[in-house]
Amino acid sequence: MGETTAHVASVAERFEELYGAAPEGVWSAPGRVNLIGEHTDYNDGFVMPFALPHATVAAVSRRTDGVLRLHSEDVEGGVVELPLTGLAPESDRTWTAYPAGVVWALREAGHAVTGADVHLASTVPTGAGLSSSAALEVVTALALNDLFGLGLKGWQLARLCQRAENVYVGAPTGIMDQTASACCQEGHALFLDTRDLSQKQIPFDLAAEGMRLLVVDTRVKHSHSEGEYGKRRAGCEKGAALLGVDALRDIAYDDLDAALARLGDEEEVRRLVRHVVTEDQRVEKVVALLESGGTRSIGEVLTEGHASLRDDFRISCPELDLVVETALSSGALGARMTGGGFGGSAIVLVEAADEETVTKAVEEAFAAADFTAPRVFTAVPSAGARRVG
Ligand code: GAF
Repeated sequence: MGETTAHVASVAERFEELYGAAPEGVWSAPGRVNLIGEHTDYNDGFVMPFALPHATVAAVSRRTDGVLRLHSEDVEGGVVELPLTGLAPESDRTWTAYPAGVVWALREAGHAVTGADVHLASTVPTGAGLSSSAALEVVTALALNDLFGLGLKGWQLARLCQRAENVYVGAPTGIMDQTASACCQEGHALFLDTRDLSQKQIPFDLAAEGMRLLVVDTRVKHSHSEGEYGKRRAGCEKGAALLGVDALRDIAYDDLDAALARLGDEEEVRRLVRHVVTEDQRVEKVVALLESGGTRSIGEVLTEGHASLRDDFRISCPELDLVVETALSSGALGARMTGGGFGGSAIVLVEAADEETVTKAVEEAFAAADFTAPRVFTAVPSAGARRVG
């Protein structure tokens, strides 16, 4: 989980075994869960993620010979060696596309990155909707930013990492995950306006208020490079074009009914628009509740968000719906799917005293439905990307 001194030392030792000298440094970047604000980021809207203790740790040294060497503890195979001049968008369909894409994006933006040796080890579950890809990108970007003295801020690194993912990897994702990994702070959720990347850190300490946020990884793997995410994004862009706005963020909640009426027989676009506009409103509600001591009441808003993702955006799946239904019927304050959808994880807000009952109920419901056993853990808002060694 969070990187202990022993873990950092073992990643550095492994680097030395692989590359024959100690690394110049060790960096860490977390995965995230999104509390509320789903599929709003590519509509210039609001999101509210927080960082997990699960992180990707990278031991890195500079090279000056135009070569990038990559190794991951979590993937079978040896060191992968890539000449920087050969890095090209969509040329790589393996895990190395994420760190290599970051190097490509930095160089394309004019930064003098002359090569590196990188060894990675991650505790972020992959395909679980917890941003393992963003953690991999951001840890690489931060290490190179420090080593090459590029002086880029967290949000600038996030933008470059998003470019790596959109152009180099070829996944049409928004900016939330990279910004969460780069900019979140321990004990806080990040209220982010994805239009201008302005941020507000909102104190979020559920334990102090006698609550917990459970993450339930359904073990249904998802991938954003596959078509459905891109289709939703294209549908939202079509909606904005039909309504004559730059992005769906520009439709005010109070004008939603009028906007929907103007969409005529575009039923699918109408559903997408309704989700995005109401979801932006839900983020603002959650911020207001958290800032006014109404934390317990965010549960209802999370549950409304799930219904909107299930019925309007249509990106849930039977496993995610089962988590939400079971959690609510066994006493949870609220629950919803989190992340891109089509599998991955759900979050469940519970009173601390109900944590075990709800967890057990979800596990039993999965067993009864013959679904793979879920992985359940308590999410604690943790630190964003930083140097750890
Ligand atoms: C994925 C994407 F990477 C994010 O940009 C965001 O769109 C999210 O799905 C849905 O809110 O995690």
